[in-house]
Amino acid sequence: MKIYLDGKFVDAADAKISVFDHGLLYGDGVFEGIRLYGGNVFRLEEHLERLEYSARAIMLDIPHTRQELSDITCETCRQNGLTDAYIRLVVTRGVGDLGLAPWLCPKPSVFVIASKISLYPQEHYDNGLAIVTVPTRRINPAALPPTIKSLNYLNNILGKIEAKQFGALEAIMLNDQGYIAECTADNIFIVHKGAIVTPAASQGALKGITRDTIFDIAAELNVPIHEANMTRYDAWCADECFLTGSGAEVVPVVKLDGRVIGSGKPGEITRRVLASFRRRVLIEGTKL
Ligand code: PXG
Repeated sequence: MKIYLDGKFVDAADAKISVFDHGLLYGDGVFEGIRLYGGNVFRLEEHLERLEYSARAIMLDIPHTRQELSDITCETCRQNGLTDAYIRLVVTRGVGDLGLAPWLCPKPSVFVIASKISLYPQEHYDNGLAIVTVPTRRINPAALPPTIKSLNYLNNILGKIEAKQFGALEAIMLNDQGYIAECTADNIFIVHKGAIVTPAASQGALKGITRDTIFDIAAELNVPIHEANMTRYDAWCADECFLTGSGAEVVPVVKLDGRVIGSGKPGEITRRVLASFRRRVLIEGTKL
């Protein structure tokens, strides 16, 4: 496997980052998780824009233009002979000393990993997931805006650990007000009385690229869609529920906190959304 690391393509065994890199020492950096489908990097421009915004928010200067990052990302896929892959694009603060001070880190590091993806098993798309709400709250946007896709994922990891303890693969995280924010690595949607509803990003969610795609799909399918404050009650009483993410794509949820959602099977609108999503991934984005 060839990894792009700071201007070179190196073997995975040689793709090493310093123990003084603040990405490691403090989670000081930003990243994107991107998918390649049939030689098409899905919504690459949108991912690069989000990466730039994340970097701007933490005052990290990415040492590349958007076009250069796009070329690097595509070239990493080509170097590995991949047509379908999961791409991890990371910008760290770089090497500094043992203090927090980011201004003592002169050179950010950029690396790109493109590898085979491990998807959720097909049965979850066919039968739907059972998820739970975990006690760990999504971090308050005034402490660390969840819209920044930073290398500091401990909040989500705590949620993921709790999900596993409750025997679930994914979990709902509430914000500090008790409203649904998102899942540990996915955005959440419900369908109620024919309309799709999702929490606003301001409720403590990442502005997912897949989430954005759902708004376009809803318009295409003529299904009303809106953002709203969402409680667990709203999700328990929903007709359908699904999660979205670059890794998960669109995955139906059929059980939440022990309650059956809707019919207990992936819903009609969820299935139409998933079908549309699978058509779009081959078209929207950047060809290698
Ligand atoms: N919320 C969070 C907290 C995320 O990390 C999403 C929502 C969905 O966003 P996109 O842009 O992907 O539609 C994410 C991103 C993994 C993995 O290995 C998944 C994500 C990030 C990193 C790794 O499953 N999801």
